[in-house]
Amino acid sequence: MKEELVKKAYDMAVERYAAVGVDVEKAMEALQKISISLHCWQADDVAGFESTGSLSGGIQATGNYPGKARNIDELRQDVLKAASYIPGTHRLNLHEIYGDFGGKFVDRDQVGPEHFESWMQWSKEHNMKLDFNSTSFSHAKSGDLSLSNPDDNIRNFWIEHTKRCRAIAEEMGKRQGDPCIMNLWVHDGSKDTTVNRMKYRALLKDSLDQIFATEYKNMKDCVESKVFGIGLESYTVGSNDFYIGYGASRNKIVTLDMGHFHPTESVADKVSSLLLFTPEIMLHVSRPVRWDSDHVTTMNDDTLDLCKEIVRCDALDKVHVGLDFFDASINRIGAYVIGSRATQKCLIQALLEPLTKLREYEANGQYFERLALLEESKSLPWNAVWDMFCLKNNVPVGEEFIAEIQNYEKEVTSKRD
Ligand code: RNT
Ligand code: ZN
Repeated sequence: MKEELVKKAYDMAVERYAAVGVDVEKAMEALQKISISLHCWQADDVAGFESTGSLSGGIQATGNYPGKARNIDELRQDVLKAASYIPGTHRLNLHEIYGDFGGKFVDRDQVGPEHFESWMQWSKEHNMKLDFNSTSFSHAKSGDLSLSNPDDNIRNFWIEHTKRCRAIAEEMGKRQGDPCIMNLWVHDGSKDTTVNRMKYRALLKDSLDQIFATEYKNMKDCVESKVFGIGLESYTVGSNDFYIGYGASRNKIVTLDMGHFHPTESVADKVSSLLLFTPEIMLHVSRPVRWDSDHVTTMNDDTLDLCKEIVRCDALDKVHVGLDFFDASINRIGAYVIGSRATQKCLIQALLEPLTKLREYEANGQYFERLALLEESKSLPWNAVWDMFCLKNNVPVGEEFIAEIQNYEKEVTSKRD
């Protein structure tokens, strides 16, 4: 019955969209090709498997919902469970602290591809390609400054760590026959007024140049800025200006995290500017609430605008869509599913936009018509297309996944503590 309903609504949607010149089939094909990079750190509140120390580095996961993944097997199980409710083929984004360290303490300047061997095998087995991140936070040497630290011992430690992470990403990319996207975010900053803004930035620039001296073929580098971190409110070494300059001059990908800009700044508006000067874009799709709070992504205007802008720039093949949120106050598997599906709902709406007609109006100076169609297209039956996409991909349609996640909680995650 449900299937019939979905099909009926879909057929009607095809007609409505055809009337405004949109090919629904084509939009679904395009969505099918977009892999979302699921961030491993939603499963355990950014804890990782290196040590039992607490989260540091200006970021914070709030909440204590029971049942988080306590080890590598539970994390893998949870990620696969979440992925089973997300239509399409997706990737997994690992942080270095999620290595398979076999119960031993492996310091960050000692890490190598061997610590990710089991991940690479798992990835192949489950057809989930890997992306990667170096980890500057939650370590005895994290302090306020890592790659920009004037103490050479500390700075070199983090340079070595990041070089090793690039080698790991290269190995992952080689093994999966598809570039591994490696993101570099360091928390470096200052709680109070610093009189050395230039000094730390010059050190960061030099560290990055050393780190990127080796050219690789199977991995791509991204650099991620932010405005401020908790306890590091007055100064961020890796600011937006810093990384745009770095990315543009060194041909590196800049990561846009939706929580890393001033609250009324439009992340969507950055796509076209960046792509004229940097090769690609990495996204951290997130939802800041009053600050970089990393709430679960929802289908809000910010995410919709961002997805529309990517499609309008014809940049789907230049944008890597990754998620970055960590809500510890709700079911964590549910968080993945909500955030991923919300991102896909935004993408399908973007792909269904009657762009040819809209651009025709704009070219003719018909601005009433442009605004009218923009408004009307918001209520075109995109949801019927989304339901069909879920049906075709054999994942629950609509809210059906709620009961399934409740069941997994009852059978599995609630028994963990
Ligand atoms: C922090 C950055 C960064 C982290 C992850 C865990 O503000 O957004 O991307 O969230 O690396
Ligand atoms: Zn981020």
